[in-house]
Amino acid sequence: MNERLQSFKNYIKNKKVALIGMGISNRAAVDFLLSSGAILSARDKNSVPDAEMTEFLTSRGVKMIYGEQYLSDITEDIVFKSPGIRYDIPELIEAAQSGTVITSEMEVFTEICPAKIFAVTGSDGKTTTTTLVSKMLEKTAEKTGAKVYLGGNIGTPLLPYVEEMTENDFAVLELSSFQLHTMKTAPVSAIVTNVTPNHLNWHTSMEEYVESKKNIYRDQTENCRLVLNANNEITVSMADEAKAKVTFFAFGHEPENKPCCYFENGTVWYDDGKEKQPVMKREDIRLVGDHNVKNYMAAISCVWGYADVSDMLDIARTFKGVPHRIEFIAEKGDVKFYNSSIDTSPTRTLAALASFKEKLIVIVGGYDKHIPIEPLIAPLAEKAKFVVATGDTGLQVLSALAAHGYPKKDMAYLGDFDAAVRFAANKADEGDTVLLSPAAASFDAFKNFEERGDRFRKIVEKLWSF
Ligand code: UMA
Repeated sequence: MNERLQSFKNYIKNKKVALIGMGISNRAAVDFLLSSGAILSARDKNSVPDAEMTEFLTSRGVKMIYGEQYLSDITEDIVFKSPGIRYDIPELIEAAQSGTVITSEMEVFTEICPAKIFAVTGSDGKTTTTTLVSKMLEKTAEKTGAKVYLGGNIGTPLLPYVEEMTENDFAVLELSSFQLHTMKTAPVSAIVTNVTPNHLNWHTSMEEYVESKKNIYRDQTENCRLVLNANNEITVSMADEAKAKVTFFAFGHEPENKPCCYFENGTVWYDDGKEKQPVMKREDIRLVGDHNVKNYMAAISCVWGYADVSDMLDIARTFKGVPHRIEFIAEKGDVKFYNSSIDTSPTRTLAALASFKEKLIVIVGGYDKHIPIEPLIAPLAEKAKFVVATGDTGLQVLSALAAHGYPKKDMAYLGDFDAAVRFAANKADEGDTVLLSPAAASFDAFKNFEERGDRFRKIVEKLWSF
């Protein structure tokens, strides 16, 4: 066991830990913390946990503090806060003043992780870039026996795996500005894909958002690498304060600073300062769109020297995109279909809606986890040209939309998922985009979100020009 992990375990033993916000991150921390001897309480603003969570927590003897009073009397020694909760809400400030340590699953993970950390942040392209980094490293690691762990904001907390990781392994992390907000980390190689205004309802200002992103490199040393986008003003300015060696990637021109990666005349080049070499051609990259060429350049720069160029090329020729996450499925009769079945909460659907410039035909609804849908309604009303609702939560969404003033003629409810997808396809005119983004879990009709996304794909593939 690595020293940092051992000393964390010694430290946490018999400590009282409050898990605030019982989402993916904190749920994943439960067994690790219990096996380290911590005494847990689970706190969440929801009035009651769902049956599955109740069973999970009660069977482990975890105290539950749910509902309006979930933030009262925080006397625990340590707080693990969910990424979506700010560290400076009054209750956490008060707890910190009385000596409670405020941390998070991701912060603890990066502190005790023995594997080499490769981390990606940015306003756009994080998930695809993180996936590319992990795929490229994986191909090469297969030859050495090293393991690659992919997680973070992408949806898989890695704390449960920390005990099996070794120094030869790689931990590839997608980090959001929420996770980075108070984080101290020094990834071996880090990327800031780009920074544009985002999450300004959560951050107090654009400046705070940018400062948060900077935590991905602030504690790096000169032995680390920082990959920055030469086409984005904010990321360009980050180079001045970076301690790590900077690699720029650029679309359409060759940056002066070396090393660099750039796309010119249909080819992605890498220049390490001594020689320039072609890495892949545009037509080698299976993903559509210039933004994906940028994602490739960021990933190539990040793993250069750690992954073989032949493996990078192999990934380019075979990788079809991240399944179920704003995944492009097909274009039928000039209508584009995207599967974002992974959007099991209103927050995720909000992020999916924000990824599109155009108005959308949106398919929403699924299993009712009793998450408030209100935050979704105004952005959905603005972004959707038609809403097709299905599943247990579908009717709630439609009545909230109607109360908001969204035209009734632009919405429909179909109880059956397959019928809902076909209806959405029929509603589409040439040039439209249909997005499956349920804002709800899938358990009302499917085993999991993957099964729901696969079903969507099958139905879309069977549609023919209309
Ligand atoms: N909760 C409270 N009080 C609050 C806010 C939330 O009690 O003030 C409770 C909710 O009732 C819920 C739980 O906390 O039960 C869920 O919290 P969460 O969604 O904040 O946290 P997780 O489920 O752990 O998910 C988080 C990330 N969510 C956010 O940052 C909002 C997930 O990113 C991430 O995949 C996961 O950790 C694993 O690391 C999602 C996201 O939307 C996809 N991220 C944003 C983005 O990508 O734009 C940043």
